[in-house]
Amino acid sequence: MTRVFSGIKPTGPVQLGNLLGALRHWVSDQDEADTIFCVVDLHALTVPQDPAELRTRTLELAQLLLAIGIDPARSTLFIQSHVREHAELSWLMECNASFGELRRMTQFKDKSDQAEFVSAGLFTYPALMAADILLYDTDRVPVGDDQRQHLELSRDLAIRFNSRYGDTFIVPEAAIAKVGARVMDLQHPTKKMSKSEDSPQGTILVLEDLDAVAKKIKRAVTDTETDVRFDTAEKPGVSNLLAILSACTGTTPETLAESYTRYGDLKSAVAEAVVETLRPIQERFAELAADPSGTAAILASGAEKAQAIAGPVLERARTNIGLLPQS
Ligand code: AQP
Repeated sequence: MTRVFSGIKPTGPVQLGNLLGALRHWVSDQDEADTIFCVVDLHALTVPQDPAELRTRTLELAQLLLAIGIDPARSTLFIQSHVREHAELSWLMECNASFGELRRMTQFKDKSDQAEFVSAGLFTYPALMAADILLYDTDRVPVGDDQRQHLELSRDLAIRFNSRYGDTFIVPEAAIAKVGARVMDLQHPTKKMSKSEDSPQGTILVLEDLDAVAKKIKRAVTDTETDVRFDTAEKPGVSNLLAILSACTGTTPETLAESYTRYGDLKSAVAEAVVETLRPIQERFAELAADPSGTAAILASGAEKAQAIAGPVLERARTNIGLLPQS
């Protein structure tokens, strides 16, 4: 059975891009693959975090994943730091990644440009991400388009490790959706929507008040023309709205564009589709939030299942790279 692995950082409230670009595919992957999903809290530490807030956000993110439909009976769901193998394999990956390759990562350039404090972890982040993926003999990684370059590096590191030290890792494939893979900020439609970005009017949060969601969509930046066309270069705002509607309805953005002649009607349709996508998630989240111990039990069992896979894979890597086994 194909093994699918992916993760999400508890760096802020989950936004619509996370849902449409990645999380909804996690849910559908459960029907056909052996799925492992992870809240990657170690990745959140690459930028300074308030400890109490990080703990709360990590638990809430796990609850949100359950609310969107991650089913613990079919998927392994756990917290990255609960499986210590991630940090150890990350070191082996760092020692096989070159400085030049890490320096070329565009996400590092973007995030370090804006940061007051640039941690070494922010720079080596992709090596930890490679470790996350490779630890589970992963075949496929469903991610949004912003992770394409990191995924490519994970593949390169697996190939390099295998050729230097013998067959150790499965070389994973990225699974990037055709629509919704890069949801853009509603106010700055040439920038991707991000959970840690300070753009409250441009970002739709999955757990946000639904009236506020509809208002933000109705105020989304478009352009001075009037025709509805899917053209990401010339009409980024309108194209973003069409892509969001497409991801919510399953109809292609080009076909949707033919149904609308006015921006106002398009915005109303997008608002309705997004609100109806978020409503059941919010209802289920409210139920789960009332029972944190239930989620904690799911996470404990998930970590145990994850560790049972990660332990032997790490051992393989340790042996092949030449670390002396403990007697
Ligand atoms: N705007 C987006 N459109 C489509 N997919 C997106 N993803 C993120 N933003 C968009 C996908 O969501 C998954 C989880 O992301 P992550 O938490 O691992 O980190 P990220 O990619 O850096 O997402 P954010 O929201 O932008 O977080 P911050 O602000 O903390 O950096 C990934 O599969 C990602 O591709």
